[in-house]
Amino acid sequence: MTGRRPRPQAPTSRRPHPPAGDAPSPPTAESALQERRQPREPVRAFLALGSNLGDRRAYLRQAVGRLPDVVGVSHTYETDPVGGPPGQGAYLNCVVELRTTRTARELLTAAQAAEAAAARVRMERWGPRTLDVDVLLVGEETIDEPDLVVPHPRMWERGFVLVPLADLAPELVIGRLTSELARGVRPAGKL
Ligand code: A4P
Ligand code: MG
Repeated sequence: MTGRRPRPQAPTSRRPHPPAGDAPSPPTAESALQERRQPREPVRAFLALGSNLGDRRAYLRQAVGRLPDVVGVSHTYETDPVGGPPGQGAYLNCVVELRTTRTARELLTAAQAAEAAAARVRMERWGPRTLDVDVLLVGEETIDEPDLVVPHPRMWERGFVLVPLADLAPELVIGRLTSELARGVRPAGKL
């Protein structure tokens, strides 16, 4: 047979990138949406947990079970309350590490859901609470909005955050965790 064979067809699916020389198409609503659906690379994130009311260890355990993407949990530490009204009980604090594609805002939502599940009632700032969950760090993300600041603005001044954080990421606290900050942060075993 000498008949001509049909030439292979070019694939008809849309190519993600135009070949060099093609004018780039302007972004459309569809492409913007597509961009937002792109999977994010997972990052290391850290959340601080504290409880000074009721069965503190049970509240921390329950919260760790509810939080997403947890890959590590520090030891727990008993700590004297910093700020707030006099006469509050000691806190039990720990830090959890996440490997996550969630944003800081998504993690704040998860943190607040865990607080709500612990029947936390907000009465006064720094007052006693069954559970407080703070978003410390989310990869390299920085955010400064009225209801969310990351990295957490007070974390570097707090022994009850830095000592448990050092269990999981000692490189992050080098030069920041002084013996003065660590004073009064008492090891209280595994969660
Ligand atoms: N908010 C802003 N940024 C963040 C963030 N990165 N993570 C907003 C979590 N929340 C963030 O918090 C008040 C508001 O902060 C929220 O509405 C949220 O949108 P809250 O939990 O309702 O109140 P709070 O915890 O009493 O106030 P605040 O300012 O968050 O206090 P901290 O810094 O959380 O400190 N002492 C010991 N020993 N151990 C403790 O765990 N914790 C506190 C609370 C004080 N003293 C303590 C401990
Ligand atoms: Mg808080």
